Parts: sequence; C-alpha cells; structure tokens
Amino acid sequence: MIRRVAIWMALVFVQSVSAGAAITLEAPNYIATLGPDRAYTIETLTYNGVRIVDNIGSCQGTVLRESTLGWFGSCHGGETVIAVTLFVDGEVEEIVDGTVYQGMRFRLVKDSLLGDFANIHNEMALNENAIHETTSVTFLQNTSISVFYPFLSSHSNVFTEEVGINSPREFLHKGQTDLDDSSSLYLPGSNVIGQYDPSGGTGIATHFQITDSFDASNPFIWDRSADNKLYLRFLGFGNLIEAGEEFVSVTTRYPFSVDAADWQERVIRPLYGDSTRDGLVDLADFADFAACWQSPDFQGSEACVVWFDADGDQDVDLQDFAELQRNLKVE
Ligand SMILES: [Ca+2]
Ligand SMILES: [Ca+2]
Ligand SMILES: [Ca+2]
Repeated sequence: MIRRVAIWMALVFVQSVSAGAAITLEAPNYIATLGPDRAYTIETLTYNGVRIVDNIGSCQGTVLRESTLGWFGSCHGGETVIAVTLFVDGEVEEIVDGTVYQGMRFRLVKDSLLGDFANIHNEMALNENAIHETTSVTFLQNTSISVFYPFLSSHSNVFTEEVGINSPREFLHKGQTDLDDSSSLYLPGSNVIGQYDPSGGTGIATHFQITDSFDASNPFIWDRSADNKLYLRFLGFGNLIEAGEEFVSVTTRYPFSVDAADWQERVIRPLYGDSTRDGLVDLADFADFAACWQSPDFQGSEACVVWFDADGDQDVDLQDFAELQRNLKVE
C-alpha cells in the first residue's frame, strides 16, 4: 500500500515540479526534505510535530574549506553527486525531484565528489527513533585544508539549553545557547551533545561514534540568530591531507520529548537498549545485552549499565531483560 502511494505520487509530480525541487520523506512521526540543490543533505526536518531543522540557511552533512579555493559541500556547493539511491522500507525507489515518498523507514546511499580532491560516501538512515549516518571522506590528491567539518547540523533556535557529555556519561558542560550573538561554544572532549527546548519540552541528542582518526575532534555550537548549529570540527592535522587518507564519522541524532527535569539523563540514553546507536533495538543490541548479562567482566561495566540497566541497580539481569523485550523489534 505504501509503495503504491509513492509510485502514484511520483507519476503526479513528475509532470508538475521544476527541476531541482526537493524530495520529501514522510513517515507517521517525521518529515524530511532534501534535494539536489544541497547535494541531498537534509534541508528541513520535523519530528513529532517539532521543527528540528529549519530551512533558513540550513546546512547539513560534510563541509570543508580548501585553503585557496574556499568552501565545498552541502549548502556551499562544489559537491557533485555521482550516485544516490533511495530505499523506502527496504525497497529501492527511483528518485524523482519534487516527489513525496511515504513509508516508515528511509535510507539514502550517496556518493559525491568535493571539487576534484575528495570523495564522500554517505549512508543516512531515518527511522522512527533517529537519523543514523555513516560518512567516509577519502582524499584523492594531496590537499590543503583549513577547516574540516565531517558533520554539521542546523538545529532550530528553540533548542537553547545544551549539555556536552563524554563517553559514557560524564557531564563536561551544561549551559545555554540563547543570545543569538554568533558566538561559538566549544565542547572539547564531548562525544554526546544534547540540545533542549525548555518551553516545548523537546530536544535532540547527537551521539558521535568517534574513531581513532578523530582523536582531536571538537564539537561546538554556533549561536546564530536563526538557529543553534552543531558542528563536529576536526583539528590537529596540520593543513595538508595526503592522497588516500580516509576519515570516517558515525553520527546518530535522536529527537526526544521529555519533562525538563529529566532531559539531561535522556540525552545519555535516548533509546533504552540501543547500544549500537542506530535508532533501532534489534538483534545486534540483544547480542550486546547477552554479553553484558552473561559475562562477569561486562556485568557492571559502564557501557552495560548505561544502555541496559533499566531498574538502576547497577547490574544487567532478568529484571532489565523485561524492559529490553518491550523495546526489541526483530524483523
Ligand atoms: Ca541562536
Ligand atoms: Ca541498535
Ligand atoms: Ca539492573
């Protein structure tokens, strides 16, 4: 039924839209738009009725500044999409600009070129709980880079509270981004960032799974008048990147809704049981649970407690399994 709707919409829109119009991915609890103008990065995003990403100067994805040529990627241009494939509920759908696709889960697999000096392979999955992205940037020639953001995301101006957390749950920063004064707030050492709207009771938790190459990474929030934009900045590589070097970033954005008193804890564990941090609780997470449950070495480890200790008694046992069963979806 869902497929049929999407095909019907494609037939209708193919006649009427102008070239370059964004596509819309529509699920029961979220709507995303993305299109060729910004190399198929997200332009707007609404989750459970809350506008997380606005389309005013919105920029998502991977962006860098080549030392002499300037900015490349996403909203800055200079990114040539070589191939992009859309999966709607696991089935490939032809991308027709301007089309509204309806489904439960979407996945976009994209290969693109930045100028002639780097390529990007990006896989972005949207599901009912999160937006999960893996991005790999490979340099094709020796390149002088002055700034490199493997990930950035424009979040709405209503998210004025923020926290920075290191792995797995030490708060390194708690503060506000509410002046709209274009200041940059650096959160060194944090690989989990929470942003929260105290009046609306909604927020977004961004989890970076930072690999070895990102030892010197540094997230920051730019408090612009239009939004509070979150960046992952890569530092400490000098400014020459050699041909063949590859950088991989894995990012999961979990939108959430919770009472103000609990929001900071929710950022640490936005989805109980999702130890793999892809927005789904499935067999991969169950394998982690089993390791936590059965091995005395892991039983009380911090990661086990963070993701699987439902009743807060610092262990992972049968009581916690009851909670996991509630979330577990095996398909
Ligand atoms: Ca702001
Ligand atoms: Ca998972
Ligand atoms: Ca427990």
